[in-house]
Amino acid sequence: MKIIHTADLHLGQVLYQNYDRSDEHDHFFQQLKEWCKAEKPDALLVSGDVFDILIPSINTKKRFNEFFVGLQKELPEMHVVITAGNHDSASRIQADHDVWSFSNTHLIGVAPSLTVEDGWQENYIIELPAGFIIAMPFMQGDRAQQLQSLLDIIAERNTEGKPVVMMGHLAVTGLDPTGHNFEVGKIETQNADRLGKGYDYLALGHIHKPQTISHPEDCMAMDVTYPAPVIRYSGSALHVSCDEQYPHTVSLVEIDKHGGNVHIRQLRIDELRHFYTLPAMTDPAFTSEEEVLDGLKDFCQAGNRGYVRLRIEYAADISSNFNQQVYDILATYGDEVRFNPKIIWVGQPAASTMASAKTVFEVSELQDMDDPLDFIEKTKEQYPGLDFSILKEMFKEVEAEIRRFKEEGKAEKTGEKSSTAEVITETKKSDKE
Ligand SMILES: [Mn+2]
Repeated sequence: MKIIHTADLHLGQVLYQNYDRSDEHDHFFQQLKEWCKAEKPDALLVSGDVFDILIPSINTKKRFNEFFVGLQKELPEMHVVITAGNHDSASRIQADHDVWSFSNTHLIGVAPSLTVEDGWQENYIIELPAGFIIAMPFMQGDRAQQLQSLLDIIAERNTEGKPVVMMGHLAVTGLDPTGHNFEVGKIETQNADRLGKGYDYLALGHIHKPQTISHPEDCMAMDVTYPAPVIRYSGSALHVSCDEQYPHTVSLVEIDKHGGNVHIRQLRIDELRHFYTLPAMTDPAFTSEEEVLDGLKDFCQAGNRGYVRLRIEYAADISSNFNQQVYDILATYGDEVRFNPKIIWVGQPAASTMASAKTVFEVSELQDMDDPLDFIEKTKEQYPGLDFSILKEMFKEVEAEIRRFKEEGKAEKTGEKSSTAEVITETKKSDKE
């Protein structure tokens, strides 16, 4: 059985509220299509986080449709299995399941409920001539029993000893989180022994660094064979942050038989834009605004293109229109040098500036503040370089996300979509309680 395993496409991602990445995704899609045509796998697996947000734009949805429809037209025999990740709307992905079932494309969004009915397993088992696939989307909490029951059903059917592949979107114990915002120990991971027994290859998504669990030394090995079972993250399609200092790949996996050998080759993804930190982490940080702006100009003039994050000494005197100055410089280079406004401040603030900058509040004053932005506004001198308008936009986005999550939850409970208007009223009511 031969599969191509990828995950975390994050289609529709807009970085730093500013930069649409659809051309980068198209560039990835072109490569993915070529690999599928060349390798002719039995299945292409996308293990969650297909989209970056719950309700992707029409343009994003259109590109998704065009790509996967095109792929099926060219390779009608190949099965494509797409599961929902935590970034996706489970019910929206699931809603498209029936339409795509006219092709060999399987969209699985909703995880099995905890009160399951007889025969629920059939929604997650895909039987191919070459082997079995369990298409498990993102799910909350421990589902050891459910996973094992799926694997048990396959064990019974698998009289010919065909390979068994299970998909998942989760954080497994022992993973390397480099490039993510969390530290090990601070995220909830699931132990591999809670994911059931009986699969040969567990095709995971959620973590952006390609890696095979319990083989950290082989993380960058381009061609390697292990005895089954193997647990692997294919890694994301594109870099999602400046901290991802590793190549991105898709995994081409061949399994000879159930309980046999798993042969993994990594296919290196060529990315349209790269991520830079300026100055590089090994060099001293910028010490003044002038130095930053000059450094940035040099960077652009040297022909570099991509996303740029800056490192500046905390003590540097940065004017309030700093970001605008940066954008003005970058405007000269079209859209091709892209600014990450999250600056890395190097060094500690001097004790004296800390004391003078600290704003003192009465308790009653704090109690009156019901908007976190009020608090930040009143203390913003403490955050040099802070762009208040960007922050405001980010808060708005978080608020919208929370609202969508509530809407999703409600839709899933009642089995129908509720209007946004209803949800807003509900949120307001609960605020008062
Ligand atoms: Mn994820």
